[in-house]
Amino acid sequence: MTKLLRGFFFCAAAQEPNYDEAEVVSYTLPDPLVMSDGSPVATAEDWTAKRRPELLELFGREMYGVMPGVDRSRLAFETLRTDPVAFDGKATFKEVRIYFDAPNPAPKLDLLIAIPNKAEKPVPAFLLLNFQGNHTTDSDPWISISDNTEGNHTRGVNGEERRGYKKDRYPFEMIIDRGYALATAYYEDIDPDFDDQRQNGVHPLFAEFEKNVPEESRAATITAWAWGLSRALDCLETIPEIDAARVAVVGHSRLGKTSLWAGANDPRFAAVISNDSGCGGAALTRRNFGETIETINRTFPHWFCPKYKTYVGRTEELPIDQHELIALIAPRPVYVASASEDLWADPTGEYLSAYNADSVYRLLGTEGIGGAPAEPPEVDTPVGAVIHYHRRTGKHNLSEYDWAQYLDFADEYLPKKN
Ligand code: GTR
Repeated sequence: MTKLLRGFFFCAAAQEPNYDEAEVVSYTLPDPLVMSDGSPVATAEDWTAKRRPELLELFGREMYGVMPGVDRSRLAFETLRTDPVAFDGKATFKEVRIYFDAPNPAPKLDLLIAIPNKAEKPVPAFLLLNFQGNHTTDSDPWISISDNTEGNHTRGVNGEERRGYKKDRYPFEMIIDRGYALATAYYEDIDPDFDDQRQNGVHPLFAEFEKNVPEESRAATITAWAWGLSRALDCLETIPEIDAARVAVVGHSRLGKTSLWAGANDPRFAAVISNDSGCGGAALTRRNFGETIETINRTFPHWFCPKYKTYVGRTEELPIDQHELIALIAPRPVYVASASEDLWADPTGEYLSAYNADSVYRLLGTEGIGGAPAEPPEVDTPVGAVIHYHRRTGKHNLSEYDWAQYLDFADEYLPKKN
């Protein structure tokens, strides 16, 4: 970040979060079906050839940092271990290591994959990053303990004592029983979650691609995580039991922001699920409800590129808003979910994003949000079609209720097997 930008950003006055709907100032959303030069996007062809690339570029340049390419000659995958009788014989566990800079041993990502044994192969899959290491996602003693000691979430607390500690968020058996694989990896293996001025994780690998990208628009950490998700998909493409054309990328909270950005950039993701992703994810930035562009950039400056910080205090000048991030996933299925007590993430703003992406989905010939109204639905009442939404009762979390909806959604909207 340049000194000038830093100064501007840190001088911005800190404000109390607004949780009052009556205090949301009126705003005008940019129209996803109008080009930056004011010309209309009238056809699916206009969208695909002109507006989609324009919006993708804007989100990269102004917010997350431009998505780097990949040097495939430096990627390598190694199956480390296999357990054919996981979950009492219901599934096969694989641990596969992704080397991002082969033959160098680091950086790397260890993917834990559970594949249902009985289901007809290849199977569709959910891919999601986890917050504390693969061994925290289930109590099975077979799972290797993440050896990452650099991460924000794992420093000093990453041993046996954390095995299975977050298993409620990763209901392997529920997913396997429905015939899906679940692949997960520790997000800080891709890029540790703290501000180190882009020195650690995969950032050094981007140097060549970023030679012509201005510093203020270079890949921030959410982009690094999303880039890592695409490499995980590269890896899944090499596993014969997995149908890589039917992979739904899922993420909770900061990783929900990441799943949306990954899905926007990588059309190979067949569906995208964003759970309680909030500000910088599904929630509309212009509502300034709960977490805002100002607070998020103060607490997590590394998540977004320096250019984004220049919009603190002038959100109305942003050339984009988050409904257009969802539109970038069109026509593929997208699920946005909120929790009723998670006001920090602005459930109404999350719904309105999903709702306002509808015009693009319909232009591309889908049912979009299926005629659901502009008013957010009641709690625990999923609405929509290829764009789906629910607001679960309860707190900020990825719960069994959420997964039950995602499984039904995947059954209905993931492409059918060839
Ligand atoms: C919060 C942050 C949110 C969300 C959340 C999480 O502290 O303000 O934007 O990302 O963390 O990832 O758990």
